[in-house]
Amino acid sequence: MITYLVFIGIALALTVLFLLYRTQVLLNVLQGKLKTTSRVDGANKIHGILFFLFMVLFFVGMFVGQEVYKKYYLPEPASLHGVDTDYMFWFSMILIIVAFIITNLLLFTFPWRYQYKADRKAHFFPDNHTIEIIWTIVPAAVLTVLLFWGLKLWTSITSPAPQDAQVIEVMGKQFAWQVRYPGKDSKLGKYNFKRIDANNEFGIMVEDAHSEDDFIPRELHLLKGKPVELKIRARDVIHSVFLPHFRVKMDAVPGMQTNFWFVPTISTKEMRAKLNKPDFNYELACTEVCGRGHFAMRFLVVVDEPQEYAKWLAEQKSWKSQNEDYFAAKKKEVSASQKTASVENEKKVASF
Ligand SMILES: [Cu+2]
Repeated sequence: MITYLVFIGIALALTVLFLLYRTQVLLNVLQGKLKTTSRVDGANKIHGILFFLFMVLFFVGMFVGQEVYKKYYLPEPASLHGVDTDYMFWFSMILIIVAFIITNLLLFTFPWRYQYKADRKAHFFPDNHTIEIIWTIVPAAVLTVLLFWGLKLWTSITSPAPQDAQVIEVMGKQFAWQVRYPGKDSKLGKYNFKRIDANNEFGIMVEDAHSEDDFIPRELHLLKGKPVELKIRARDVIHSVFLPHFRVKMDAVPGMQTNFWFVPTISTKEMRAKLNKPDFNYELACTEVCGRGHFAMRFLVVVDEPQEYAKWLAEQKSWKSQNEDYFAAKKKEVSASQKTASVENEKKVASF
């Protein structure tokens, strides 16, 4: 309460001071002490100069900042389509920067260049159809080109994956990524969310023969030059698969599968050498603020040369082999429940 009263008191005091000042000015005018013939005072010139100075400082700051923070930019794209998306990104960026510089040059130099002068009269300029047509058609044409270019690019990126693509399932949950490889048969076993439990994070259906050789590694290994198709899903809330170095981003949505395929082109080793950072690693991050542990959703990604990849593949053990007891018990349970279901069905049929 006291704070409010203090605020009101200050506001009233300021109002009184302002009114006193106005009265004094008016008094001066009445007494002829203040020349009213001049429509502007020296502040006009100062403002003009300040506008200009601000522009110079701003542009210098912009380019210096860009040089200083360049080191935080993403390195060159490590995927085939990434080269095209980057090209389009930088093309649009340069267009935007040029337009930005031209408009701001005009905006900030005009108050300085055309500041008030007693002997200069403003030019009355109601409209000009030619100029309006130009500044409508040129941006519209540029935007149309960018739009169709982008659409064409997106269609090619999201086209169906090639037949020989390595299929990998990526599943997001609060708060970790898990990946599943299809094993030697190149086919992922079916899953059902009802089967999810402490042992079976993916809800793998044990009765599907394809699930027997599926393996669940702790790192995402990709083979350089081989197309990879990610089959993406989420267990709880929306997550988002983000592989910044490969320019890949796709939401992981509960109850629905999304896909993204790409071709990694630079192995982890090569990227380390290029960046001169021996501890560099590709990563899979989550770009959907999915809860308290969102920050922890980092998964290591390794792009291997063929020999390293073959070696890594050979080391992987199937999920089944690591959970033999669970697998066997679950399989029994499932076949028992299938039997009772079929008996009940027969009963139903018989009762008709
Ligand atoms: Cu997430």
